Amino acid sequence: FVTMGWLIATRSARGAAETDDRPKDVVAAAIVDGGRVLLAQRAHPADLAGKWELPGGRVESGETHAAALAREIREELGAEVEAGDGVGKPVTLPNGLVLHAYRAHLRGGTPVALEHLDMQWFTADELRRLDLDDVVPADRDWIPELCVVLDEA
Ligand code: 9L3
Ligand code: MG
Repeated sequence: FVTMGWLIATRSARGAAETDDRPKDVVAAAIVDGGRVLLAQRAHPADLAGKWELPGGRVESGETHAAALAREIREELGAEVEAGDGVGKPVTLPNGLVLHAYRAHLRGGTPVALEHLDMQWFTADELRRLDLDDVVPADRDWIPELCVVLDEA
């Protein structure tokens, strides 16, 4: 039984490492409404819990960024969005994931934090006053760009 456990553990560890051929892309949504952008507070992992992010998640195999954005926002916020222009530059994480932010236009429903600890609509001034320690590191560089988007809105 010990050998069997070892076999299973080894196989699943190897399986996870070698067969993860999913795209490395992550999409994040800048939903703007009434001069405010929606940020959501991550529930996990522990080092990111409580920090603000643009909601979104990993692109699945065969999925366009626009389709992934719509699916993630449906799952996380229960709302329908349509992807628009890119925001800022893509951000590469140490683990190889590449984050892409897009404008996301609300097409149906009202966003609700279904998977996040909280969500909040921020004006440009509120974004500028946000403590960067309270923002997911990968998302910090997008803040100035988001302020520009809001100032133009
Ligand atoms: N991530 C960072 N900033 C974001 C998003 C949506 C995601 N705005 C990072 C956190 C995880 C990875 O990308 O390392 C996958 O995101 P998720 O599927 O856990 O939301
Ligand atoms: Mg997510």
